[in-house]
Amino acid sequence: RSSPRGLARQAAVGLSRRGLVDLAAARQAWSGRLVLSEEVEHALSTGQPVVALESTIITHGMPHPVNLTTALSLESILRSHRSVPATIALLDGRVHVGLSRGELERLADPENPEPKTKVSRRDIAPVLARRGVGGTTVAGTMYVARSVGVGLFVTGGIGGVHRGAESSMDISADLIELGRTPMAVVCAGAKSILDIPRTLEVLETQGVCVATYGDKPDFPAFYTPSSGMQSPWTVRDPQEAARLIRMPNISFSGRCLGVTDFPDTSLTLPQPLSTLLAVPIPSEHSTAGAKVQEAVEQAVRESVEQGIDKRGKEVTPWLLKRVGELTTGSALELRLIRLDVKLIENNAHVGGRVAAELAKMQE
Ligand code: PSU
Ligand code: MN
Repeated sequence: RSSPRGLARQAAVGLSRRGLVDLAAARQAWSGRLVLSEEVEHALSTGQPVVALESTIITHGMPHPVNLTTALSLESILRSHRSVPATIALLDGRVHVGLSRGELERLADPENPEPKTKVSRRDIAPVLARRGVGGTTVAGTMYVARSVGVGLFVTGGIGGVHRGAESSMDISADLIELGRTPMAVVCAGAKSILDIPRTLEVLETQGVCVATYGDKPDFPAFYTPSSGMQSPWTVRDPQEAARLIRMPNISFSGRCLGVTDFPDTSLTLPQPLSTLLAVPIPSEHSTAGAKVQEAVEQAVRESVEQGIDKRGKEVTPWLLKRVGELTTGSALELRLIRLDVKLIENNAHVGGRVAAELAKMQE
């Protein structure tokens, strides 16, 4: 069946008889616009753990060359835990799951003249139609990962409710996607450029299971281990995290991590159910705390004064860049970049360990 209804049918991607992701069905659902790297294809067809990675962080979230070195380092950390990394992006009218080094460089290089679009759920179709280059956000990455049966995803900080959202209504599509697409997302909480109490409120409204990783219930705020808020749940170690993530999937017998909500299974738990695993900054990286917070407050103030807060998808990249500029030249600049990287790398280690536990449970 050639498939004009292709994109709409993705949610129906299922499993082959051997309990593995049906890649032929996934390809057909994307009407031939899906490209899997050899490594990812092999992993998906043999039931090896696959962990998704986003690419907005490469195209819009981090400066060059740290964006590239971090992308490579996250991949190698996941491999060191025997998971296969699947970095997701849009290139030349195709959805790529698993990127080559050259493709990562193409996304990361500021001298590459191709326009690079920040791709959330709503942007996937237009960027494919224009054959453009797109870095997928948490929402965009979750959607694509799910379409090939990947259920675990490592990132830095998720999007959330912006400060002043009570008038701007700027609430990241990441939060809504977590309510729609079943996925376990490992992150370091949300950056303090956001309104964290309201972010947690929306996650609750969306039915997302939020759990802090470690022995304290504090919900982390990226650079600091506590946002002053608590997560409703705490998991102590990778095994406990895996058990929590696995729970909504008990009716599923397949081997690919985290795949859920097939129409032919009799579900007993709410579906879709996403888990947001919030990993606090490791204690050995002392926080740049107060200084970062000053820069954040100033950046948020300026964004309101200059009307940037009403510029939709530009808001988050603008704030991230401005916090970077405000700390430029100070010792804090280096520390911040290094902290950013350390944090995400730490998330990748946790994600890799959780993936290994999930794989054991599915043997
Ligand atoms: N937060 C960060 N770094 C980032 C992002 C968020 O600390 O790079 C990126 C992620 O890709 C996230 C997106 O999914 O920004 C959210 O953008 P928005 O707020 O426009 O939904
Ligand atoms: Mn927004």
